[in-house]
Amino acid sequence: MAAPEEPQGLTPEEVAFFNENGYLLIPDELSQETVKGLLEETHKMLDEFSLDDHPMTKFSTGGEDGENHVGDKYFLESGDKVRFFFEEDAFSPTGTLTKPKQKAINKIGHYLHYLSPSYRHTSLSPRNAAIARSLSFCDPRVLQSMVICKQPEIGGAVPPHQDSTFLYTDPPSATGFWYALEDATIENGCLSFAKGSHRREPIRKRFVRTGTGEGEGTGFVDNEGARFPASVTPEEGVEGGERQGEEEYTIGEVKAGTLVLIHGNILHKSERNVSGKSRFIYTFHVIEGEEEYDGRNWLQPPKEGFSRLFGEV
Ligand SMILES: O=C(O)CCC(=O)C(=O)O
Repeated sequence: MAAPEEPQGLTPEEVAFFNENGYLLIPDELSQETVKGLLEETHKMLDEFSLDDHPMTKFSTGGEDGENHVGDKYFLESGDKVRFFFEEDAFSPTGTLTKPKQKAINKIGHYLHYLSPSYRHTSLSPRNAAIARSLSFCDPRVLQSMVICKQPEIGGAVPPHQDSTFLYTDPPSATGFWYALEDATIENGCLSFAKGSHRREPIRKRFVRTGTGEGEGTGFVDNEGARFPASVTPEEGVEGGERQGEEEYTIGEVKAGTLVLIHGNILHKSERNVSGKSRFIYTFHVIEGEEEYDGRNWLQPPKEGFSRLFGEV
């Protein structure tokens, strides 16, 4: 019997688009059957998780300045678990849930790519290894994964950010793999991108653990390490400079099954979902295992180490 064909990575045109713009849309990356299976698995998790001993942690990005970003123990210890974070607007002023739990969760994270067989199969795949190879990774490691539900009516906005702020290596190397499990539109809060900002926007801040023991939390500190990946030549004059004016954002409406690759330095965001339709997506992030990952990062490796994309698949 002939050996199974090795999956292809990105085409040279796709790599060129990603390098120029900082993101890439790949329609029909997942079959509709795979999407259906992942959605079924997600709804099962939402049905089965218990509220009994749940600390009711909300996923808060802390708004534009990031102050009051989620950072409790439940969040900090989620790197090797499957945990459930609520939408901020799922509660009444007195703190009671105003929605059934299945319609109140903002995000499920952060170890689906290891603990859930179907998400693991989707993440640690030969195709994704080939994509990482096209993007010149030497030892790509999947370090976190999540389902973002963007629930109908109360789906929280994600303000403009760069993923390497949250998943910092020195030099920066984070890349997001983001899969639409439902159609993502302007109405239900699709992504948008500041095209090319990965070449003009340094990683100025890092999201780190603060305090110890009971006082442990999260916060932002100035980044004293490298601010661009070695592969990026920053636009002239931007290395240490102030942000130049407002960015323009390009809307990224996509159909279920589309894969979006997101450069760790690109500014991107998504708006609130006040429509009647949810916007379920699955995303995981990869870093270069050969770069330095330090103990201050909010997310610390599980006992197995971050999951290899090469060698394991
Ligand atoms: O899906 C979203 O709305 C935001 C996701 C995002 O910004 C990310 O994964 O970096």
